[in-house]
Amino acid sequence: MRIVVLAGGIGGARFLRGLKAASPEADITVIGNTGDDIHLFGLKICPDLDTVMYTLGGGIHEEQGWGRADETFTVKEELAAYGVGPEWFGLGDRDFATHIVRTQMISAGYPLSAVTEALCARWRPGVRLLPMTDDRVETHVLIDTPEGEEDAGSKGGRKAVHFQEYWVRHRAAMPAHAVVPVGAEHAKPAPGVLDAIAESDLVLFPPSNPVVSVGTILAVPGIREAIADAGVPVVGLSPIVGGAPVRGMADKVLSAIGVESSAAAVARHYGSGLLDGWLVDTGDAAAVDEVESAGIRCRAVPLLMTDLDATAAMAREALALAEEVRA
Ligand code: FO1
Repeated sequence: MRIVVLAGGIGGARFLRGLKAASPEADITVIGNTGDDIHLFGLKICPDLDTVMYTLGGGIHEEQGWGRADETFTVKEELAAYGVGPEWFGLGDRDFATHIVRTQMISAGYPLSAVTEALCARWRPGVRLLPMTDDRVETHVLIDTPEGEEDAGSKGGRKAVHFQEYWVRHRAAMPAHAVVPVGAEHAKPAPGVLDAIAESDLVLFPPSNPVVSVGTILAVPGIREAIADAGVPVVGLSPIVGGAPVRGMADKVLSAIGVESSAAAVARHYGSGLLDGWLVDTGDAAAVDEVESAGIRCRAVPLLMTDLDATAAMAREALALAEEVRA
C-alpha cells in the first residue's frame, strides 16, 4: 500500500507515528510543509521537516513536539551575550547542528530535497520525507503593527511578519488579517512529489494546520491538481475538535481566511473536489450529516492522539474509510 501524507508540524508528525504502527508494511511518502522555514543567524531552519524527522527518528523533544530531546542552549546564550537576536526562537545546540549541515549543503548547491534525504540517512524516519518544493516559500502574516514597531514594512497601521514571529514571538495573540505563503505561486513541486501522488494508493491529510501546513502545501502549483486527479481516495482527519484546535492556534489563521473553527467548516474548506472522506471526533458527531451533505463521506471516531495506540486506532479508521470510499 503506497500512502502519501501531507504533513505539517507536530500534529502531522504524531499522526505519522500512529500510521506507521497501524500499517507497518505501508510505503509512506510524506510531503512536508516548508512555508514555516525561517533564516536565522545565517542558517536555514525547516521546522516542519525537522519535526517529522526527529519525531519518527526518535530525537524529538516529546512534550514540545519540536526541537531535540536532551537539549542545551549554550550557543543561544552566547548569541544573546553578543546582543545577536532574535531571542524569541529557541534553537538548541543539537538542533543547530541540523541547520548548519542543511545550510552547508544548500550553499554547496544541493537542493532542499537532497539535503532532507541526507539528513534522513542519519535519522531513518521510516518514511520518505520530501519537501513540498525546493524553492523558497515563507509564510507571512499580516497583523496590526504592534506599538512602537512601525517600520518600512508598515502600511496603513499594518505590517507583514514572518509566520514564526507571529506564532512564537507573539503567540498568535493578535488577529491575523491575512496569511500569505510568499513565493508559493512561483514554486515547483520538489522532485518525486508529483510521482508519489500519481503512484499512490491513498492520500491522507493528517490533523495538521489546514491553513499554514496543509494549505501551504496545496498552494504549490500542481500539487492540489495532482491529488484531485490521482483517482485514489483522499481522506482527512479534523484538526479541530469541539470547535477548537486540539493543539496550536489554527483557529487564528482559519479566521484569517474566513473559515470557522469547526470540523465541518474545515472539510468544506478543503472541498469535495479534493476530499473523499473526513474523520471528525466523536464529540463532533453532529457534524457528520453536514459533511456528508457536502459530498464528503464522514465518520465520527475518537481523534485525540493521547498515545500511540489511540493514534494508531485513528490511522486504522482513516484506512478503513478510504476502503469504504474506494468501493
Ligand atoms: N515553537 C515555539 O513555540 N517556541 C520556540 O521557541 C520554537 C523554536 C523552534 C525551533 C526549531 C524548530 O524546528 C521549531 C521551533 N518551534 C518553536 C516550533 C515551530 O514554531 C512550529 O513547530 C512550526 O513552525 C509550526 O508547526
